[in-house]
Amino acid sequence: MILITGASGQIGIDLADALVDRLGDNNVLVTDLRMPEKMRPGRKYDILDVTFMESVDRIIRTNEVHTIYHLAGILSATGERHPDLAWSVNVNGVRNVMEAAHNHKCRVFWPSSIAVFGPTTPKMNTPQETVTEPGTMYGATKVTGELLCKFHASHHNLDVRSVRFPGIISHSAPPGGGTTDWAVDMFFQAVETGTYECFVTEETRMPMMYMPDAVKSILDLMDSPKEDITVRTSYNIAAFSFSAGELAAAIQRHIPGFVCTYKPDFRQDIADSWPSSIDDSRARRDWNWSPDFGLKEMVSDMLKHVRLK
Ligand code: NAD
Ligand code: VAH
Repeated sequence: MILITGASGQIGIDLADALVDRLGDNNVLVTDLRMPEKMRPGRKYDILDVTFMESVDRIIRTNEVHTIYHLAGILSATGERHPDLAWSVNVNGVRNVMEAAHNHKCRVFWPSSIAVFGPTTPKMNTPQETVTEPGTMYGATKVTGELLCKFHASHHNLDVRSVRFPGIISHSAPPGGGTTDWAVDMFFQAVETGTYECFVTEETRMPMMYMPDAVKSILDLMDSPKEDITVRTSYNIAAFSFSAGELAAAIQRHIPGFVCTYKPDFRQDIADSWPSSIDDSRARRDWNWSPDFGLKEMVSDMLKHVRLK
């Protein structure tokens, strides 16, 4: 059985569909603290709080889980407001999942983030191995998680694999309280109201990725032969970077009357501390990572789906 934690969130909703498409409903157990808004008939759901080791261990044991996609987490903006919660879920949750995976000989996928980088990291074409001194609690938990991955891989031969996601753009489920949420919100507001007040400046440029590519990266990484995986912290991956103003202009090409205004809040400092672009050559070399969607294709596809909603 495959176990997904945090599966009612932005990535989990789409990853669960992709795994069920591949393996069928009977082979995927979808868990979270809360049930998703739309439950699919035939799918296996359960409640799991990853901060409780006994619960994590029991669900793996009783369902004969062999692979875990550990997505439960607290994102950057929520983590700045609730640092204790971010530490509890992001660090204790990862530790519990890795220890249980070690005990039950499971493989693990766990997403890190470009939030491991900070103001002292090179901002352009950020290398795979570089300074990781984040300024946020979220970033601190992700650095800790990466080191836990490396520890378990080297000391316990645990097959845990990870990518440092940039901001993910999608339409199936809303983003969960991050600094990159503007890149999703802008689409929905443009279609619904024709206006959007963006919480970062027009010039703020961030690495982003469309959800189909994010899901593809997870599946490709987990499909790769073990001997090809040379990074046991977390792989840099990238698709495209754009500024808030460039995204607004790309949307205006489809919705000419769309008006975007800018009113930066506390998330601006977080955005400014993260890279503008990422060097993902190691992922390209080791497991042939390559995104399918560029900015133009992503914008057309997002607007098509958001309009249908
Ligand atoms: P999300 O906030 O949309 O979903 C996270 C889910 O975790 C939520 O459904 C929430 O209910 C659940 N959760 C919270 N506490 C829990 C607990 N104690 N036990 C079990 N479940 C719990 O987040 P997401 O965007 O789907 O992100 C999933 C993972 O990917 C996170 O680790 C996040 O840091 C990482 N990531 C996401 C992005 C992005 O842009 N979406 C980028 C980089 C990394
Ligand atoms: C956040 N979307 O903003 C997440 C992600 C790279 C950004 O980690 O917190």
